[in-house]
Amino acid sequence: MTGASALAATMMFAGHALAEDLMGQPTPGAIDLQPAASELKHHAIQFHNVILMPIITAITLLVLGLLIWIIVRYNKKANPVPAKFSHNTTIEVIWTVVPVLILMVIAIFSFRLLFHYNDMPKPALTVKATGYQWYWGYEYPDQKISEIISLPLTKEQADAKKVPYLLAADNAMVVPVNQVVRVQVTGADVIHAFALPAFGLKTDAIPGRLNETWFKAERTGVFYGQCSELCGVDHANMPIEIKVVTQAEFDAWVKAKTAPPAPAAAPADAAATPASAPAAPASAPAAAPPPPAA
Ligand SMILES: [Cu+2]
Repeated sequence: MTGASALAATMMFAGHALAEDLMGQPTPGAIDLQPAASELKHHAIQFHNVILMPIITAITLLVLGLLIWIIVRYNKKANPVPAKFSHNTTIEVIWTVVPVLILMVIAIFSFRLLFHYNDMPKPALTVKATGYQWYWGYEYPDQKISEIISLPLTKEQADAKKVPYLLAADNAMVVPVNQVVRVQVTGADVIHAFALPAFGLKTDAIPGRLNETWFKAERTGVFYGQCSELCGVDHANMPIEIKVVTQAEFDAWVKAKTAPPAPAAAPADAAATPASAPAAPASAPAAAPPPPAA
C-alpha cells in the first residue's frame, strides 16, 4: 500500500465510521470491519483501530516521505556529485532497533487479544458445529438436540425471503442473547473454517480434531458468516447463520426441537427425555450419535 492510498483509506475509514452499517452482514460499498456484536470482536476492532492502523499509517507516511526526499534532493540534477561513503553505524542501529520495538509493541497487544480468545468464560450453552462438503451441521449435546443440517438458500429462496444470498441458510444456529456460547468446531471430510465477522469468530474445522471458540451475543438478530477455508467446489455455498434470540424464545425453540412428535400427555419437562430427540430434516444425511457432553 502506498502512502497516498493509506492516507485515502484512513480518511475513508474515518468518514465511513459515521455512516450506518448493517449489523451482522456486509454493508455494500463499505470499508472497515463489520460492527461488533460480541466482546471478542470489540477487542479485535480496538487492536486494529488503536494499535495496527496508526502504526501502519505512520510507517507508510515515513517511507513515502523518505522516498520523496530522496527523489527531490538526491536526483542527478540536484546532486550531480554523489557522496562516496557507505555504512553509517548510527542509522543502521536505528533501522534495526526501531522495527524490533514496533514488533514488540504489536506482539504485546496481539498476545493479549489471543489470550482473550482462549480465556473462555463459563459457557451457558455448547453447540457443536461440523463442517461438511458443503454445509454445516449444528448439534446441541446438552439439550439432546441431534444435528441440525444448515443448507444454503438458493438465489430464488433468498430473494423471496429478502435475505442475503450466500449468507442465509435454511436452518440457523439458534442461541440466546447475553449468554456465553461455546462452539466446538470440527470437520467431517476436509478442513473448513467456522467464521462469523460480527462475533470475531474464525476457527478451523479440522477432521479428527475438536476446536473451540466462544461468543456472547450482545443483541438479538440474525448474524451471517461463511466458511473461511477453501474446501472444494461449493466452498462459497456454505453460509453460517446464527440467530440470536431472547432466553424465553430460545427455551421455546429447544422445547419445540425436543418435543415428541405425538404429544401424548407430555408433561412440561418432556424436553429432558432423551428418546424424544427428533430426526434431522428429510434432506439431511444421517446424524452422528451425540458425543459425550464435554
Ligand atoms: Cu468449507
